[in-house]
Amino acid sequence: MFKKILIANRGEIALRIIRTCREMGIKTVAVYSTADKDSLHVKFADEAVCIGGPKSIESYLNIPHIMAACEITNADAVHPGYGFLAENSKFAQICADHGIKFIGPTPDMINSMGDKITAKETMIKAGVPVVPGGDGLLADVAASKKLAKEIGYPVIIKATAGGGGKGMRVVWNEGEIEKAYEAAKMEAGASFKNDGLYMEKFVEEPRHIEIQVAGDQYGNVCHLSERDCSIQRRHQKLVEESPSPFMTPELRQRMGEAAIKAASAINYESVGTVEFLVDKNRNFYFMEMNTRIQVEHCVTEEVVSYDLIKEQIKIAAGEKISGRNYEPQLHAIECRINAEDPYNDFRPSPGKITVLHTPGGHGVRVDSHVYAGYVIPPYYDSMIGKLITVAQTREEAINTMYRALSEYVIEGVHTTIPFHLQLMQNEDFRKGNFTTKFLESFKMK
Ligand code: MV4
Repeated sequence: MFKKILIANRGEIALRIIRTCREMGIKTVAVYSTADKDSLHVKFADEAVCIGGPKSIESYLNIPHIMAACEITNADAVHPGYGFLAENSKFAQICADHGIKFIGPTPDMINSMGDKITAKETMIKAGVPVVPGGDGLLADVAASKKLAKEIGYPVIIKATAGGGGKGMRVVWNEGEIEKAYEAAKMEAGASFKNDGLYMEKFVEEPRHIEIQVAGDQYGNVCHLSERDCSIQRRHQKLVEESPSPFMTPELRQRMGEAAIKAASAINYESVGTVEFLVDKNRNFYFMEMNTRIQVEHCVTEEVVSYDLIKEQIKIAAGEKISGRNYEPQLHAIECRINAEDPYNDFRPSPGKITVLHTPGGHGVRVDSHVYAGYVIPPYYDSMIGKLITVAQTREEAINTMYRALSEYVIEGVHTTIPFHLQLMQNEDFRKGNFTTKFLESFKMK
């Protein structure tokens, strides 16, 4: 087992990783930017190293500084968390080259899922359902028009280097193709330095349902059931839950098998997530695979009683997984608490938290790095915590969530708490009646 893990991240996930390391008897090293010197991850780690200025590029994305921090603290592994360098294959390779274990998949595995056309080809070969579409890159506008006619409108143009919605355009008829193609190409080039595009049938009003998987170094792969992440706004998830209210035992069986096929196709090692679009007829299609621990991993932990960070560390250290699959035994919901103003188009609201009271009680988990007096820096994402509730049924989990949200007091900044309070009372949400389009028509009272 590792003796000392350096956590190349900040915020709640850095704290989450430190907590598990403590329980496993592993020493921790925090790295931090000058803007984060008063952060809890710095206080709770065994050692801390400042790696640069406030901007991510100067610190949390600064590979030479992070490698220097590994060297001076003698860390034998790096946990990248999510975001920042978590899916950077060059960083994973540099760690390997320096004899430091990157707690995640190999650079090859990251690359094979990072390019979406390559990932889709791999899935087709593995027998995982994908959205019907063209094979390979779109050559030009004319070729795009021809392909769209074959597929049938509406179609969607996506960036092969994309993910998370950037460089993506829905096209409803031939008249819109040229503009959509040019816009997607520009956006992809600017965002990813790769303007390659591909096309597929547009699945209308889908649900976003993802399957958590784990694979070890010996070829064993299992799944840990699904999370429903359909409650999103501009590709930012706000609420996740497990099980999905749309799930059936038969669909879970089929999606679980498909996710295992997907991970096995690249000999996946570590924990990861296979994202699917699910249409109203319960047809499901591979969308992307995330080769990292995700923000919403907690809902899975609560319903299958499994510490995903602990397993991720054990897998990286060469331990075997049990190989069995995990079914949800309870219902868990997570609300992302962001420093944003839901009455003002979710505008970021950095600043000082003057008053803080955190909810507790039966079935309540709070993963957060903030405290009274903490100043939320403007440089990073606006998530200041995750409120997770767990109960026997979905209705009870929602009721506990409403109760916990009502107890949560955060003053000094705007937060998404009022949004979540209204959502928990929404009739369609309570019925499990929602798709990825749900928040487009949701209005704050
Ligand atoms: C789609 C789609 C419909 N049809 N692909 C959004 C982010 C990127 N990962 C892929 N996305 C989508 N791909 C086809 N063929 C709809 C979306 C989509 C979406 C997916 C999941 C959750 C929220 C979404 C919001 C808008 C669009």
